[in-house]
Amino acid sequence: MAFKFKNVDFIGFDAILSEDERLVRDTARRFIDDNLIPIIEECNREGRFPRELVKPMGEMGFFGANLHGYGCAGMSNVEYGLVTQEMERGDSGIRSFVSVQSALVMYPIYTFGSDEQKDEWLPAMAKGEKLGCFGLTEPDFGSNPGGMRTRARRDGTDYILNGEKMWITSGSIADVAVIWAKMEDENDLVRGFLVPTKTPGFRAYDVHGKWSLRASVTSGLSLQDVRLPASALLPGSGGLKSPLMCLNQARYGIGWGALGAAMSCYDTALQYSLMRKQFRDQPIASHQLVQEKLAWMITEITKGQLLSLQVGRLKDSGKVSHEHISMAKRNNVAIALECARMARDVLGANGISDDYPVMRHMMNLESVKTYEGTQDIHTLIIGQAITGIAAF
Ligand code: TGC
Ligand code: FAD
Repeated sequence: MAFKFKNVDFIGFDAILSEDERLVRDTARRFIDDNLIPIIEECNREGRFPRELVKPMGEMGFFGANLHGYGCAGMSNVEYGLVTQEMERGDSGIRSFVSVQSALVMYPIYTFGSDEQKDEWLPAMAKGEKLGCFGLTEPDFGSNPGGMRTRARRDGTDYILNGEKMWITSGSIADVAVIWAKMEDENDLVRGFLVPTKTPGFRAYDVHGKWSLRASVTSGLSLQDVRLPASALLPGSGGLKSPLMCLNQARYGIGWGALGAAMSCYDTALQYSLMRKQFRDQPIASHQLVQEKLAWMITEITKGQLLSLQVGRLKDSGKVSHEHISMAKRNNVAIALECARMARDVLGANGISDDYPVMRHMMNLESVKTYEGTQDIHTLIIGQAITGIAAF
């Protein structure tokens, strides 16, 4: 028996949002409550991505929401963050899909693409008519993508790509893959390519047996002598900095998104603890040890909201650094996972059942902790920023 979500706002956080920001948040919230919450447990059980929501999400302006033109909604970064919060309150897998489509595929096309590439892909991707994936990680290079083996070599005016990518969200449902490769003829400079997934030599196969992000598609990609015209190169890309710039966009959305998952867990635990009675017919919420858990959760969520909002305001004023984003991603995912574990505990045996969303969030957040830079990598990014010493 899942509970209807109640807003989580301990310190009047809503009052420091603008009217537009609240409107965007509430619109996304309604969409998730009406369309995702009723089906997400079934999707999670079946290991099914709810593809039927893609077009409606496009109509709502959720794809490339903070980009301008090309049919995109042109939201501020704070508004975009509040959308990802609501997505992940529903499920990390749905937020993941939106992050990849928006931050990891539309953003690089928008930032590094030619006018022809932008015209071809962005309007269709904004509507959800075309889907994308982002291939950076390889079987042997996760935290250290600079070691990648995927290579591009020139052949006349064409490029030939060879390599393997692993753990790629939306890989087998994508129409286009952004593939990062080292350029054999440019001293191994990392550059990005737009690879239509129908190109001969490109193959995507799904990863099965996942206990996490079950409502999201995760794939391996194989590229064997994939021949591409010169127009497939993202002309503005150059160096590892290019994919890392894309990661900043996605990590920023995850910082907010993790708060959504945490809010869902906290709200479930609070409502459950007020309803469930043990000892002298008292609600378990009356026990000090249960209150301690709830107080920890709401405190950490509140601190996380303020952190994400400040990082969003910095991003909107062009003053954000990637280390600020690392702090939001690292902190908010860590506290969300702890909220999920505490909420699971508060629900007792019911905590392990998919009658409630808590265990699903907990398992999803294990992936969120790892992808887009592990907890450890973000610790070292912050460490480098404050000491000036890279400890990778
Ligand atoms: P390093 O030498 O430090 O940096 C190379 C160049 O990049 C610059 N830079 C950045 N620029 C923009 N944004 C960032 N976040 C940047 N971090 C570094 C840096 O200044 C340098 O510039 P330049 O001009 O000197 O060339 O590179 P490194 O090889 O030592 O690696 C640094 C490290 C470890 C931090 C980086 O590789 C890293 O972040 N590793 C984690 C990998 C990762 O996050 N992978 C994610 C894959 S995608 C994914 O998981 C999608 S999940 C689905 C979803 O989003 O929901
Ligand atoms: P490793 O790098 O092998 O790390 C293993 C452990 O070692 C971690 O605890 C890590 O913190 C630690 N470690 C590594 N290096 C250091 C160090 N220098 N100091 C201290 N500790 C260290 N990638 C994409 O490109 N596109 C996608 O769409 C995508 N989607 C994903 C979806 C899912 C569900 C998952 C699980 C992953 C996805 N990834 C994707 C891959 C993800 O980005 C990587 O898993 C992540 O970067 C970590 O790499 P790894 O798994 O190889 O772990």
